Parts: sequence; C-alpha cells; structure tokens
Amino acid sequence: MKTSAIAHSNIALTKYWGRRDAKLMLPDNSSVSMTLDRFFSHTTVEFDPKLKSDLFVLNHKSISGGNERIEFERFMNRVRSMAHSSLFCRVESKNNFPTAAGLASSASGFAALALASSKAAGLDLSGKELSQLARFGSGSASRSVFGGFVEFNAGIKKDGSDSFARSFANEAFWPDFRMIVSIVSLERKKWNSRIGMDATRTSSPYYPAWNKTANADTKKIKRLIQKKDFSGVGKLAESNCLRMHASMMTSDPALFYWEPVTLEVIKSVIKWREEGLESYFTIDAGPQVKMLCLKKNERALVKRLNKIKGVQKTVTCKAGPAARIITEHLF
Ligand code: 2P0
Repeated sequence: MKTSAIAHSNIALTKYWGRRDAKLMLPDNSSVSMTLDRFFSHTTVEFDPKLKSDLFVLNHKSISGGNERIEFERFMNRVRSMAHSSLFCRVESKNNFPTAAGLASSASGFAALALASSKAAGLDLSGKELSQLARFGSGSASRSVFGGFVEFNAGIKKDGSDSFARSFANEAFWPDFRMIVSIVSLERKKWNSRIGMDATRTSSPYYPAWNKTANADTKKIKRLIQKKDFSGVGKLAESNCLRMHASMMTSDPALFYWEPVTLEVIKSVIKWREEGLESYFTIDAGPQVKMLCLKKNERALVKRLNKIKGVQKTVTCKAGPAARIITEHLF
C-alpha cells in the first residue's frame, strides 16, 4: 500500500560524533537533541510487483548512483528482509530545507523513510524498533523518530539491542525554548559526517577526551532540560559543541566545517551575551550556527543576526513533533 510519512529534523544539544560499530551504526557516545518544528522531510513509499528495480527520487531528482543510492538500497534491503519481501519499491522524498548543509537532512530523511517504508511493507514497528531501523540509515535519524527533547542511548551491547532513542520531554514541555537557525551557506558539505567521524575517531588525539566528556555532558544536559535551566543547558551545549569541533579540527584530514561568517556569529553571540542578551550557539557538521535562546530575547536576537553580512536567512524553531503517517502522497 502507498504510504507517506513526515519526520522533522533534529539538532543535537550534546553531539553524536564517533561510531563504535560502523556496520551496526552504533554510536560511541550518547547524545541529546531537540526535534525542530520548522524543518521536515516528507516521504512516500510504494512496493510494486511490476517494478524491476527500486526507484528513488529525492527533491525532484532521480538518484540512480553514488553514495545516496547505495545507502538508500542498503536501507530498503533491510526493510525487505524484516518484512520477508522481495518486492521493489518507488520512493519519493523531499525536504523543506537545504540538503546536506548541516541541517540534519539525513536525520529527518531516514526517520521518514523508516516510518513510511516499514508501514508500506506491512510492518507495525514500535517506537524503539523504528528508532533502531532509522539508526541504520543515519545515527541521528534514530532521534528524529520522536518529538520534543530526545536522548539517543549509545548502549553497551555488541548487537546494538540497547542502542536507540526515546523522548524524555515532549514538544509542549518547554514552550519558551527557541532555536534560531542562521543559514550562512547553502553549499553541500565537503566531508560527509560518516567519513568525518570515522577520521576523527581514528586520528584525533583528542577523541578519547571528547568521548569521555560527551557521555558525561549527555547525562548532565538531560537533567538541566528537565529542570528548564536555560543558562545551564546553553553553557553545556556550547562547550560540548566546541569540544566536538576541536576533535574534528585535530583529525587527519583536519575537518573545518566553519566558514568565516560562522566565527563571526559565534563571537557576536558571546558579545551580546556579555551585554545581557542571553543566547548560546551550537554548530554541527556544517557552517550554519544554531542559537539557543528564550522567547523573550528571540526578536532582538533575530534583528541583530540579520544585520551580520553573510547571514542569508534565519529560521526560528521550537521543539517539534514526532514522525507520523500522513495521507498526502508525493506521487
Ligand atoms: C549530531 N551530527 O549529533 C551530530 C553532530 C553531526 C554533528 O549526527 O554517519 O548524519 O549517518 O550516522 O547522523 C551527523 O551524523 O551521521 C550527526 P551517520 P549523521 O547530530
């Protein structure tokens, strides 16, 4: 049956960067994210006995080769094997935001694909099972299955059975919490996350320290979110992000995901904070800066951000909902 789903992207407040098992896609450290209300992927899947191979269209473009195709086929083979099916499928997916530019398009994309394809294949997976399936597409996708504030537990078991995400506060929990996304470049990133995190894990001398502090930060930030301690959450998210980027920059090859304007926004955030306008930054494997603030400061911050040359666009997000089935199909 033709099935469509929507899943929202998420931005980590404590990051996942490093895999303990590349085949099973198991992270080395646990992470915490916020699901974003404004950025999402919409995906339609249909298994069809008439098809001789899978068809995959992403953002109106047919994907017939390259990495995206390989990852897509591997994922669909997993779904087919879970459903004991040999049928090929037609899949169309589109994002309402730039792909592969540090805005977690693989997270929302694979979460939407996990939900739509499992349902289309006749499976009825639990949230935990969906999160584990999404994880095989992209680690951060395991978090996009859920809404609000989400923890992705790295787990310790070899088979990965304890590695999945769950929401610990829903999207209505902290209505004043905001994330302002500044888009500073729409170019596709040079190093995809998988290559980047494997390089960091195997070559940065700072990786062990990153890994140790990342796990501790994740435990701490969960408690701070539960207490709605904004300053505590912001400070910790910022230092966690800088530690991840320090380990990226000290990898071989050195991974610089920032552009000059990224640093300009960082320095501005620190200056504005000193002036009493409280906000904190976090940055992923791309140049965009995401700022954390409370509702009361949102307008003033957006106004200032938009004055920085090089900031092309700002989008203010709140915590968004979980992935869900919808009735609008893309074909
Ligand atoms: C995160 N990132 O926690 C971190 C912070 C980027 C920086 O998860 O290899 O696209 O598909 O598991 O999930 C990006 O990595 O990588 C990511 P794979 P993914 O959001």
